[in-house]
Amino acid sequence: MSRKHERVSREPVNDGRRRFLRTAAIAGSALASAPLLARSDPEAYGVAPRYLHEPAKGSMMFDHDHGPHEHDRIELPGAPDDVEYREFDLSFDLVEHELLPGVKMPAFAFNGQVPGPVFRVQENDWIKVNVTNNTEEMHTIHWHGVDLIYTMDGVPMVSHDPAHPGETLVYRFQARPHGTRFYHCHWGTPLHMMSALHGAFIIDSPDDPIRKEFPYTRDYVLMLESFDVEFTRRHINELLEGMKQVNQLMHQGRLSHVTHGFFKRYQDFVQAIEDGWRPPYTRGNAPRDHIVPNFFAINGKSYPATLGTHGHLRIRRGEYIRIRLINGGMADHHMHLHGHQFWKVAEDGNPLPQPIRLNTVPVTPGKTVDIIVYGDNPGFWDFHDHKEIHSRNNGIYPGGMITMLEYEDMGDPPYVPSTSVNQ
Ligand SMILES: [Cu+2]
Repeated sequence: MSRKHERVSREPVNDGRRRFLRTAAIAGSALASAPLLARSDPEAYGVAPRYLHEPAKGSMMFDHDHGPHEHDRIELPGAPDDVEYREFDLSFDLVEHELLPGVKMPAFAFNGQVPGPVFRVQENDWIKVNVTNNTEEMHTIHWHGVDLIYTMDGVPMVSHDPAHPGETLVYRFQARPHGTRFYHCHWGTPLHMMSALHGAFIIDSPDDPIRKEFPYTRDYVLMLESFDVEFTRRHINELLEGMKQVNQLMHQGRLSHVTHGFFKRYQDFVQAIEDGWRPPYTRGNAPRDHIVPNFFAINGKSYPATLGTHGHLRIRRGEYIRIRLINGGMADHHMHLHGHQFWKVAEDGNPLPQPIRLNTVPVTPGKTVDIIVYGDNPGFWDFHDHKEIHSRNNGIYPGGMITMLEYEDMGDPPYVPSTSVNQ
């Protein structure tokens, strides 16, 4: 299971100029060779989030024939080399994702999945994640709510340099503290924020007080997501166009650090301005992004595609279930369960000293909330965002962030729900 591994790289951080020249070269060649939205395979996304239970070398969608070369592998510094690591593979991919029948959106996605695969690890496990950038943009991973070494924290230019196209970043850290946490790209442009680069990072512990107080038998992970599909499509197309310009600049020998606004030191940036360079924010006329999410999803699917997948919650009489809600998007959600008073047992992954009984719980961006439901009212029950505008698909009710709690031991129910997409 675990593997011993090589020493931490002591090489200094690469010179920025060389790095983005290489980026441009890779971007240019990829543009020439590959249609970028070609990796669409609706079959690959339609079901439950896939767990990363085991060290996963070779088991993901990653294509090893076109994988990274050794020189593109960057071990982030600072991690110990005298511990056993559990090793996982991830990739940044550009895919076309089906939100529900009839609606596809382009998205950056981990391992081509929306959301990314679920990590399930034990508290204090040492984790090694090799993440390969198969896109033409730069990315990082931030391990949200995990207390790790700062060089693994995924804030570009603060923790470490981002993954350039074709590069593999190697993150190594200890999984702690236990609870419902998540991971996401920290390249904070609106396009990346509107994309689907997020996944659950669940850290278990035998000492979890929630497990002791509520002996639950099922454990659901629901990633709450919001997407402006038109914005994403337009910007990904612009991105592909922009790569042509970078390619041109490179051929004309006009690519430099100022064309990218990238400086190793703050003083270099100040010097460039004194030398007459005009930074992008002084040029004006940039279109102001107006992001209005028009599709809302649970685990990558909008209602009614939320049903029949991992977002469809099942329970029996006398059973406790745990539901881990993670807001990986930019909208506020107020999740309301009909017919039950549940317990809110954890916030931001941390167990509450005193569980609170609720039927509606806010989950704002970046938050995780754990709730426990007890099966005492057989039926089919709505579980949805009470912000009604999020219960629509492109403005049409019902849709978006709606799913169902269904009792499996109903016998012969007096009414069986049907599917509706236009009320
Ligand atoms: Cu990103």
